[in-house]
Amino acid sequence: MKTRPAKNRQSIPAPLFLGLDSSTQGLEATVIDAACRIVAESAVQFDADLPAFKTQGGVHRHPDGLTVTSPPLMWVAALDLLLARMKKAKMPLDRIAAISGSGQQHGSVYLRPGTDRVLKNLAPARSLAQQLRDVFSVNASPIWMDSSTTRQCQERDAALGGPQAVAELTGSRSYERFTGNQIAKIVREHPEFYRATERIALVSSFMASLLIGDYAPIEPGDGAGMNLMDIRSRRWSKKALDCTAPGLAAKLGAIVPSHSIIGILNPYYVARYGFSPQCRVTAFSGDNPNSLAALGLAQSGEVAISLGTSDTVFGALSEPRPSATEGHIFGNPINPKGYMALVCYMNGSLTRESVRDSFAGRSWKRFEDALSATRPGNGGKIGFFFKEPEITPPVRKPGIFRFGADNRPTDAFRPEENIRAVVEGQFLSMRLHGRNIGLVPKKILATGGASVNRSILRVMADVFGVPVYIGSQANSASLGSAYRTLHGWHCVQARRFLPFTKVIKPAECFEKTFDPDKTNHRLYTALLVRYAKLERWVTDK
Ligand code: XUL
Repeated sequence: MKTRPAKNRQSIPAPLFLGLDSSTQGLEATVIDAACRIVAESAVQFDADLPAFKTQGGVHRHPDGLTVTSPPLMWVAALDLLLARMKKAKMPLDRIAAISGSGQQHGSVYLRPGTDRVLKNLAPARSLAQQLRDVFSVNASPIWMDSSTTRQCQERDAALGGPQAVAELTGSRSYERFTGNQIAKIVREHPEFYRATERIALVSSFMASLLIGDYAPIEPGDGAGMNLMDIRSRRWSKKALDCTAPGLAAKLGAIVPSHSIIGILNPYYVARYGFSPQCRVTAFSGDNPNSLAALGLAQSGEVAISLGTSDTVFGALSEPRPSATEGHIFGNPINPKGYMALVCYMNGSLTRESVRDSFAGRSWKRFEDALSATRPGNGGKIGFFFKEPEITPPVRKPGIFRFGADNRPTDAFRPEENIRAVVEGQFLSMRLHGRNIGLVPKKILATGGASVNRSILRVMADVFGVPVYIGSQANSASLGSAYRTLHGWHCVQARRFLPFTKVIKPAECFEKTFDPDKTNHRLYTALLVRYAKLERWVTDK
């Protein structure tokens, strides 16, 4: 950690800004200065650093194979551990002017009556975990990996007029992991737990509550991941609440704009870790909205493609175009009137890797050579590679489907044609399904592990017909939170809302890597029509 020496006694030390990310596997911190430079990072891994909670990958998988939960007390213990590490590393916590954060989306925390009083009266001599161990009315918090609420999804869909109606209202059709369906399950299976709950928080708003020493509000980026918020008015939808649980509005609290200052840091952290008593807290959001903030995607046409274990396509939208068949619309955390869309794929890097292993001798070099040795459009050959069950489009049974230029199923692809087919197929799918919810890029920022494979990015540029930029963004959700709290701080100084991109100038820039080839793009546009038809055939099977 670099600290700048004071020029003279009167000089005020430059303020710093802290972004936290309570993810599935750990809690991370990124500290930036007012010029958006990263000055410090720190992390806690749940499995390794808090073994008493006995998690694997931060979660408990239940024997039914569908239920996945995490102990909320572990998230509490992680906060003390992380801050203790930062203090020990002599990070100047007293210079942190504002904090925001991120939480894995959809996970929920159930708090007993009076938890707000416990939070207000935290004693600095005792740990958070010691003081909060009895506040949970549900000790196992459902998280985003849970898929045990199919029944509740069907019931709520029926009550609200079907999947497209739910998507129009809340931004997504009913998904098992979305919080409203999880709450409905608790009400059905454990009504006594629900009755013993005064406040239901998301992981993000729960972590914010720990900091402000009170119940924290939810904001529209993460609130949209609940199937409970009206995506256009950014308020709780009475209809959606009524078909979920009795008296739910009172347990959810308010929804506030993402840049809102929601409180001053609780004195616990001032006494225990040396934070400034003036340190402010900005509303926390979900990990995907914060990753969008890290890339500064505020306007329609600004799209990022993250090529990771699972691939995601996300970007800013000025008008929501919710779809029952693909993707999600969330509030845009850096544009209070805007939206963001997100399309998630299960078959990302692991699927590309399995094709590489089968047809390129486990070598990325040979994989790239094979792409260069084949022509764009693959001579009309199209492939669908579902190594895992897919969410976009929904495909329950894994499998590989290959088609010749005559649209007939075939197995006769040469090794290099399989390689071109998996890459072209994935980007054609992203173009198709992204467009269905309004994601039409003007430029693409490519992130994630596979973005280092240049020839994959060339195909991306040609399929979408737009330039592709690359940059590496480690810890993007905590960095996005740090940017958001710096933005909130600027708005407070100016006493009005300032556009995010006017005040946040990321220190690390993306580099333009490829311009599209117009001829190839025309070819892919024609291929997309056939791809969409064949995809319908594959998914109807
Ligand atoms: C998004 C989703 C995941 C989690 C991961 O809808 O379920 O990306 O947010 O933390």
